[in-house]
Amino acid sequence: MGSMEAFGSIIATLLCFLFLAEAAAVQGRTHHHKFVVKSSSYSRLCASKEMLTVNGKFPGPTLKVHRGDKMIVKVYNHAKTNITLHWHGVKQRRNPWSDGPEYITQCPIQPGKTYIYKIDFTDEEGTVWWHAHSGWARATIHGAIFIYPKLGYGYPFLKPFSEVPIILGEWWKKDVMKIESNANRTGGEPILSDSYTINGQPGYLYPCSTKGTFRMKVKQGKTYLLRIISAVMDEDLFFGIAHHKMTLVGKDGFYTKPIQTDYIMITPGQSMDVLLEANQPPSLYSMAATAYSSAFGAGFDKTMTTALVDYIGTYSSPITSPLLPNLPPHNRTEASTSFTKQLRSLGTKEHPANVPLHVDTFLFFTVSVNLLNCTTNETCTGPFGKRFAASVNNISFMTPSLDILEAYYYKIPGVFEMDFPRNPPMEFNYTGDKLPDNLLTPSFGTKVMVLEYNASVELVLQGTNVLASDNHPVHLHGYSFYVVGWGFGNFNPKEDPLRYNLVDPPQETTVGVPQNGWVAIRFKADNPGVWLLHCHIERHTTWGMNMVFLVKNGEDPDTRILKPPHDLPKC
Ligand SMILES: *[C@@H]1O[C@H](CO)[C@@H](O)[C@H](O)[C@H]1NC(C)=O
Ligand SMILES: *[C@@H]1O[C@H](CO)[C@@H](O)[C@H](O)[C@H]1NC(C)=O
Ligand SMILES: *[C@@H]1O[C@H](CO)[C@@H](O)[C@H](O)[C@H]1NC(C)=O
Ligand SMILES: *[C@@H]1O[C@H](CO)[C@@H](O)[C@H](O)[C@H]1NC(C)=O
Ligand SMILES: *[C@@H]1O[C@H](CO)[C@@H](O)[C@H](O)[C@H]1NC(C)=O
Ligand SMILES: *[C@@H]1O[C@H](CO)[C@@H](O)[C@H](O)[C@H]1NC(C)=O
Ligand SMILES: *[C@@H]1O[C@H](CO)[C@@H](O)[C@H](O)[C@H]1NC(C)=O
Ligand SMILES: *[C@@H]1O[C@H](CO)[C@@H](O)[C@H](O)[C@H]1NC(C)=O
Ligand SMILES: [Cu+2]
Repeated sequence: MGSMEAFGSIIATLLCFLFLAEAAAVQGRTHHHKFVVKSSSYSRLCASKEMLTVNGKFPGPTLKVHRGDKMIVKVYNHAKTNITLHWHGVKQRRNPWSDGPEYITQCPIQPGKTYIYKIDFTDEEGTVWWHAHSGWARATIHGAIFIYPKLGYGYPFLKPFSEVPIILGEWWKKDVMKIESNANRTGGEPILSDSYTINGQPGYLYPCSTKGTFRMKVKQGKTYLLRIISAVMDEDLFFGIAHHKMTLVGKDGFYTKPIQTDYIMITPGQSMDVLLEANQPPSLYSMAATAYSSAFGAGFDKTMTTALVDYIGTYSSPITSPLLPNLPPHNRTEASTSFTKQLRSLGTKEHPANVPLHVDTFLFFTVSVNLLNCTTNETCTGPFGKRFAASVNNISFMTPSLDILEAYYYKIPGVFEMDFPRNPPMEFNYTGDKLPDNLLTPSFGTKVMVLEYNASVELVLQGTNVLASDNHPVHLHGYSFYVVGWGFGNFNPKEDPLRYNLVDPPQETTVGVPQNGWVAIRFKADNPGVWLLHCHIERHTTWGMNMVFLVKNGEDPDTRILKPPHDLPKC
């Protein structure tokens, strides 16, 4: 018997070697997809409405690739509105033409037109996602991207029994495409959502929603990989599963050191890979998510979305109300930071943390919510009868009518300016309690920050208490970065850097700037192009909390941006 087993294992080892040798020779595959953007009818919360979808699905199709693969997505716009798509968390090395943000890297795909996006999966591994990047369309146009390890390579954890996308979303009974213009008309808060969703379903705590509630069947004793994405528009969420601990193993398309936790805090734009061990007595358990909202006085959707973890087998008694997880109260900032402060890069030989140790470009940006005086003719419904705005370094971003990338590439003047400031224009007690009113009003502009190719950048994002402080999930296109430090209050350039983690800081693409605090990130500017940085809370980006990096070409041909594609949409 023993020798038979030994023989079997030698065969297995040999097969494994053969497989690895073959896999090493295999180049990444190219996947082709057709995305039709159109209006479809959906019914939730006892009412139906028309909304934009991709291929009639909500959430949209899940795309599955291996690291090193390429994807070609031909988008047909059969809707009545302009649209663009963004591949969130994918670097798109040298190819900003396929990045997606409207009027930043492309003109929108107009009704009846098509555009082919080319997506190149290079460094990312884990879960990322895709979404519309024009107006508020991403509320209904989004989906998951699973990036498996390269062929022949495994996960840095035991292979899960099965993998499940968990897409957190937000639902409005009204037409989301009208929210932005309505809010802009009054200058006040955009209307609050009517529910959050898990995989497109509000869950059994909402009216008319019990039947559709997402149900994840599990086998006792098995481990599942939840690929969690927050496609939510306006709120951070706490998420947990009753009676189950979760193990976080990845974030934003990069592995982390495993973190065992009862709940996660996930901001709009983030994705997290979480292992769930089905190790409880067979029953029905709820997974649930509800808001973490730190901004004083800001309205938010206080409801809770649920889905079910349903053990296969017979339960001892019928279950009428499944157990809910214990989630922190909505305003518990400590609960948010006690989760996020644990994040670390995996930092192994296969998945190293290549943190830039030497910085040659230091940037300090404030992120603020602002107010403007109402013009004499209007009645504004923002605080003090004013109009909301938002800014980075006191500049509220004005979207141009031709994309910045084309203007740069073809040297078209008058579209943008190159003088985005390295520091805030005025020093003040950023996180002070009672700030003077003259700090409320921002200036306006379409300014880019020019970076030399290969610059080693440290960017400190400083939250401010202008109007009200909030946790701002800041997303950078074209890059991932290391989160080397964070804290509450004002960044102290003398003392805080001494406490940086330069060994295994988490590698991310969307980082929460803590409420009334700061975060320091580092990246190497080795991806030439035009890349947007913005808050992923939709109302903040609508109000102008955006800026743009223009990273120059390097010397070598393979350090320059690619030529524009022939089918690039026209403005
Ligand atoms: C919002 O309103 C202002 C005028 O109050 C206008 O200049 C701007 O174009 C509007 N923006 C959008 C997105 O409708
Ligand atoms: C959170 O809300 C509770 C109840 O509304 C309130 O008592 C508490 O002071 C708030 N905590 C913070 C940190 O704002
Ligand atoms: C806004 O309105 C107030 C009150 O009318 C006025 O004192 C202030 O100067 C105005 N601010 C700007 C930037 O126009
Ligand atoms: C305000 O209303 C007057 C009269 O209706 C109009 O002439 C003027 O253009 C309006 N101003 C603005 C800023 O909308
Ligand atoms: C900034 O404001 C905070 C909160 O009001 C206060 O504790 C701190 O002393 C202020 N710092 C300075 C330098 O004024
Ligand atoms: C922002 O710019 C406006 C307009 O120039 C100015 O009035 C305001 O004081 C500035 N605020 C800050 C915080 O720099
Ligand atoms: C970019 O910087 C890295 C070191 O961080 C260096 O190895 C590389 O040669 C540089 N590339 C160019 C094109 O300057
Ligand atoms: C759609 O895009 C075109 C080209 O940029 C623009 O002229 C048009 O105003 C846009 N339509 C809407 C409704 O925003
Ligand atoms: Cu924000």
